[in-house]
Amino acid sequence: MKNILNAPFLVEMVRTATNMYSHGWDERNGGNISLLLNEADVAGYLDVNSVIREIPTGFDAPTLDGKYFLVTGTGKYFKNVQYDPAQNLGLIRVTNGGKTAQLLWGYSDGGKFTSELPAHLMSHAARLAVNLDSRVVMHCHPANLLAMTYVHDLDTRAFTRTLWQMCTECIVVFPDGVNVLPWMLCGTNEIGEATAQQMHTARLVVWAQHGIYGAGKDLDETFGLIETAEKAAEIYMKIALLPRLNTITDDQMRQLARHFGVTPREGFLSE
Ligand code: 2HA
Ligand code: ZN
Repeated sequence: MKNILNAPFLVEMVRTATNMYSHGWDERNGGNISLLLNEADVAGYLDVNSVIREIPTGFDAPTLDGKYFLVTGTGKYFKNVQYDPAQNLGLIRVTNGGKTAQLLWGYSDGGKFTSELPAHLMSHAARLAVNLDSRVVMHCHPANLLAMTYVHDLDTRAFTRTLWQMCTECIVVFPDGVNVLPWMLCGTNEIGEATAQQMHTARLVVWAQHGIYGAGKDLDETFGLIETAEKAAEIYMKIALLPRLNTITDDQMRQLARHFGVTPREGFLSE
């Protein structure tokens, strides 16, 4: 058996959590990540028949039955992931229609997966229904996106259009836009279901006054999505109180979409 601490998926997860912490997106125990793995990725590092313990999830996710996920632990600090991956991360297999997580590695102090597992697994199911390459769900608390939810209209189209206008590349990076949920109680199945519902139409979902969810095919792409939206929100927070003399027009955004071969969300650019 190879050492799981050297597995590319684990190394990348540790680097990503560390990088997110360095960006200031994950204060204290804020944020969580889940990474979908193939059994073949895992098999060289673990005996997949050796279950350490079974943890109830409290919800159903039948389409994820038998799937493997590397997931950050509840109450754990992203700051510390690099120093003790086995305590701060866990590798689980979803069974029993989603109701049970079988722990195969990690949570070494008796811990368990993030309190946001419902939002993560339901979002994985939603994104996999749209794109079979989707493997990552990432949640964090970037300051400018959060700030923006206090001062900007929370309408999804209005919020997306503002972000698109803040940096030329935004419409290219997230042509599907950013869906916005109003404030809801976190850590519940309800916010999980609402987030997953929004994940059918966009890979970014803002939780007003809380943070953001991103989904993508790998850790880099998902990090980059959030990074781009956060950069746009930063520009917005710098200019929102100043008279706006210039902008990126809808016509310019159409040129960008044509040039880079992306399709902006239907109805989000004016005619
Ligand atoms: O504590 O970010 O939303 C982790 C969170 C909850
Ligand atoms: Zn959070």
